[in-house]
Amino acid sequence: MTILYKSDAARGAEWARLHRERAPDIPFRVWPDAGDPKEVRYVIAWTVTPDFLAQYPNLEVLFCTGAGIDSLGLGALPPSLPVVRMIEPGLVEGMVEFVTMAVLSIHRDAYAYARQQAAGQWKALPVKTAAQTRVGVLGAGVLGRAVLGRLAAFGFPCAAWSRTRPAIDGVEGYGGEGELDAFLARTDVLVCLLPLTPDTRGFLARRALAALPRGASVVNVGRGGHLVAPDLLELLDSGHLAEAVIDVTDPEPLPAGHAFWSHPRVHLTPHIASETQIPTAVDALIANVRRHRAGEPLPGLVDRSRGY
Ligand code: NDP
Ligand code: OXD
Repeated sequence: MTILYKSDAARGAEWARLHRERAPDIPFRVWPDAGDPKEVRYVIAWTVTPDFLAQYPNLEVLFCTGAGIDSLGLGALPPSLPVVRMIEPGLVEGMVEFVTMAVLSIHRDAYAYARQQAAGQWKALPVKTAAQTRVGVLGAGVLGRAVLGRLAAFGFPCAAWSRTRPAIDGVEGYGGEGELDAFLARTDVLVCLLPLTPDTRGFLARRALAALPRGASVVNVGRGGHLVAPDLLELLDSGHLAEAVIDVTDPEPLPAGHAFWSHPRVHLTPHIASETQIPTAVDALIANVRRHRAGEPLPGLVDRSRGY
């Protein structure tokens, strides 16, 4: 019974080293050194093709190295193959830090002051308290909830919107299409932490963005496919939106010459809001493989009908 890792080779070497230390009883190999294909029961990967998976006739579970599983191409995978996304504390903490940085930067006008500095302008803007900036998070899953917990502690009035209305202490919950407009209307900083599915692709388009109050800002840390770039740019240029913090784009890397590179109100990072942290992710994978061997439920199991 073997776990086969197929992703970045340098990271794979680190996964293998830690895995062998912590679970010497479970063989772990790094592709292309797969060993006997019949022994491969678990694959952990960021992307796969059906042809790649077909080489392993006894594959039992496909694990994703990341929290979002859209890169696996769910629709082309055997419907009966369980797919499990990454849930591990290092990845969560990275996202909490990044979104906190983005929200505080918007709230305390860090981007406006960077523009003023570039223009040689010394001009104080009103100093607001956290209570004056309402944060709304799209998606109240593992990452959304962790982010909300930290932001609420700063005193930001926080709300979350998801498919089903979330119940989170100290956070206003909104659920489904029927409660979307009310959620958007009360949101000064909108954070997207949705998974990319057929239902959420293109969600950050004019319809949603224009429903935010004038002067609102957007932080997209979900996926590039959530955002309709021309709609965002038009709303930034018209002054309806103030700032856009964009960590994910479609495609990645962002092509040279794309308007995001030079727009003064777009703040771009190359998909680094968070990253799976190998030391904690190794433990999460080992625990899930042991659960699977014991016939127990797997945290992070993707519901194939919902696509996340
Ligand atoms: P979860 O699966 O834990 O949470 C997903 C949330 O989105 C749930 O609250 C779910 O609602 C909600 N949701 C899904 N579909 C819809 C819909 N159609 N309408 C409304 N709400 C919906 O995911 P995670 O929190 O672990 O991760 C979220 C995403 O973050 C990942 O899929 C990935 O795209 C992104 N990510 C980005 C990273 C980066 O570096 N930029 C790093 C890691 C992740 P419900 O609760 O009702 O089921
Ligand atoms: C993830 C990511 O989904 O890094 O884990 O984007």
